[in-house]
Amino acid sequence: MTMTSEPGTDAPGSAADPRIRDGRLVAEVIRADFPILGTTAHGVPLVYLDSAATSQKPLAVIEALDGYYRGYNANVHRGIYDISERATSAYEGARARIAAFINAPESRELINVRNATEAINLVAWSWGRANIGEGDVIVLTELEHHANLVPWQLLAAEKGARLEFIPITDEGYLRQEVYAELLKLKPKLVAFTHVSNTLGTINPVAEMTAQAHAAGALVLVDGAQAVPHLPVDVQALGVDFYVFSGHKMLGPTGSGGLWARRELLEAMPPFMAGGDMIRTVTLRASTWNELPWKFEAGTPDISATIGLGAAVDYLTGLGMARVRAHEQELVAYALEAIAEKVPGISLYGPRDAARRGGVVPFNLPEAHPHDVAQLLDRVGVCVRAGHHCTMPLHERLNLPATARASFSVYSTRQDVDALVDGLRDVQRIFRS
Ligand code: C6P
Repeated sequence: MTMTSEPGTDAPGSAADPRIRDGRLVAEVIRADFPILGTTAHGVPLVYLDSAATSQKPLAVIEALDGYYRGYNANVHRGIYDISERATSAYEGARARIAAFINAPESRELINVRNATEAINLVAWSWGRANIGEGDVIVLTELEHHANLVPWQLLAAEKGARLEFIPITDEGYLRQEVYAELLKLKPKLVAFTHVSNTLGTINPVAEMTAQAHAAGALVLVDGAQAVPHLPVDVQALGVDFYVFSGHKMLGPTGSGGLWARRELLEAMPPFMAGGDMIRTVTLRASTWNELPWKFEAGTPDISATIGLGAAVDYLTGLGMARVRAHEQELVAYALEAIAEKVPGISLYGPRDAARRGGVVPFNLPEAHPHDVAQLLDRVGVCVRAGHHCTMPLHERLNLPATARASFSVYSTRQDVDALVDGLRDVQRIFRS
């Protein structure tokens, strides 16, 4: 099936939408679609600044889950009765819209998985075990989330392969001159994050992919922090594998995607085995179902995928170019406001808001990030503190931990102001 919609373009008729004014998102209006944002924590209004960990969910997604369980809960691809056929059609319809959202050429190339972690493990186990051998080189980067490190460590240990790493500059950019040198080792695979969850760095995926291909390597991109925040077009990027998590892009937990080129998926052996992924089974041997079901063993997370379809519709309605513009503006505002009003604070990551996603990592000189996060929680402000599943990156930066604020479509300047006020309170407490 060929997809025709263009990712990142704005839904027709959206000009009349109150959530969009003068071509920009009106986060104050968008917030009304997210029931949790009207609640309180410790008796004060919730200020949710942890969207990189997981995003909040709009009513449209909550209602899609509710609609499935109330109206047509049944297994997919099995029943020949009405509600099962409706479940199958909603599940497969969601797949088609998720595939279109990243401009996949065909929806059968989109494997529904539980999250980005599962998608990377699928590639490492299936493609990796069939294609990586002793002495082969896999190039990763110092920016990676553990999900894009540990599966390759396991593979390398099993196969006797070698991992090499693109180092970063102090600001958090990949050192492209070292990458060029590493490509001379003729790696089999280059795997890197599109947007860093810790520093926010947006990597030049298309350029790095073209270089990898010229050197004979395949490319896997971890899009967990990109698909929720900017237009992603896997065809324009030219990558071979692209992974993402639904729960970070307004969708339910238990939803996510692996996109890969069809030839690769067809050549890869199954990852998990059981029902639905087979065509024929005898007592001693089996043959495999066609794509995408060859990689979807057992009953899938039907409601989560249907919910992710609703999330994709919601984001498409806003327009991903607008989502990106909104978050870029908010990051620029946050970097300036925090630096100006919170004396002594350390901010990390690229200084250029155009080259970073919606995350703002920081440390106060007087307090451990865990204490900062705990004190901010008392005034309703949710930020994450710790190593954010990037221990090697923190080691490279010589930091035991950081605190991190992160944004989504519903984040506002008022949220940033609440963070700034909260940080000033933390300083007062520690200095008194
Ligand atoms: N980062 C964060 O707070 P899962 O857990 O599979 O949905 O996502 C894993 C993952 C992979 N890659 C990147 C770049 C990520 O940011 C994440 C998840 C969260 O930063 C939770 S650790």
